[in-house]
Amino acid sequence: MKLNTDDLVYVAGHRGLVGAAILRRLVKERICRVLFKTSSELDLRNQHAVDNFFANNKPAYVFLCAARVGGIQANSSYPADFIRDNLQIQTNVIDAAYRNGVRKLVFLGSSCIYPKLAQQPIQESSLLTGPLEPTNEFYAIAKIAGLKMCVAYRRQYGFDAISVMPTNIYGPGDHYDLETSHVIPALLRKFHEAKIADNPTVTVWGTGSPRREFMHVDDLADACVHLLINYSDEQTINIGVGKDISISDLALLIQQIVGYDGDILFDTNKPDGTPQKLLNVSRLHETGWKAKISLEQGLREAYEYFVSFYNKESFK
Ligand code: GFB
Repeated sequence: MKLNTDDLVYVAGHRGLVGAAILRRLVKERICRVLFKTSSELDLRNQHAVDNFFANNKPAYVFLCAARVGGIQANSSYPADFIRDNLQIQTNVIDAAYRNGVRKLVFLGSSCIYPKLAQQPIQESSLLTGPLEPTNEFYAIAKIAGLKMCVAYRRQYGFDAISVMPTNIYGPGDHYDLETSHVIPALLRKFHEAKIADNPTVTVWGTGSPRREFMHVDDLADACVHLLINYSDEQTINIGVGKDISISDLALLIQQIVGYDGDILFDTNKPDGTPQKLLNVSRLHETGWKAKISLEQGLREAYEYFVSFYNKESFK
């Protein structure tokens, strides 16, 4: 398929990390018209409001990026919010999209919904082959339901809904709350604050040994637009860079980028989470797409963004 400049594309969750990057990408390239609403204008957990929104606006394409997301601690602390909000949002949007003639929908899953001990690098076919990582079980169950809903609507109604499985994402638009954020924004903030306050140590959660794969959100946005145009299959598709790094090496890299010369302490009372998350990206490469932003380059940009944001915002 091809996107036309008069096609209306709805980006659900345009204020989140991923939705904002997709919106930037679509606006910059001017390849279509875009539609977006803040959560106070449209509460996606409200079925009636979502039905009305689709009936009144009739978008042609949808990126479903809206979700309740958070790092390892937020997931463990708010399991009810994670399962309820995500089930409601995705059920309302996928169903309303189908019933209002949306031509194609892209649903965003996450690499953390694969089994905790999936064989690495993780293939798409390993979904539902083993127990989940307990720290994000409730988020994972909701997201798996969303993926399966796309398959079911494709099979029963012929609705062109695809699901994509991004690896851990970082970049401009991240959340920097130290309790609920993901590791990269947390470490950018911790090292920066330690540098300006001349603190002798920075604490990193866990043992430092877990391995994660990180992708810059602008690469993810580019992949999502590419897959909207070029991928149509009930099998989900991984989006990653094909390389991972240990949390201790990530901490050293961020320490160097920030220019902090104190020590790193590991707090082993905090959870490690899943030991490794690295996606097999052969299917993605077969579609003709590869990530372009290296981790070092992406972290430098993310740090620059963080500093300008930090200087403007009041942090608690
Ligand atoms: O980014 P993160 O919270 O997500 O943690 P997950 C990744 C690793 O970094 C874990 C360690 O081993 C953490 O213990 N880590 C070290 C830290 N220091 C910190 C810190 O200051 N803050 C945080 N947050 N971590 C999430 C899932 O798992 O992955 C979500 O819980 C989501 O559902 C996300 O899908 C992509 O990779 O462990």
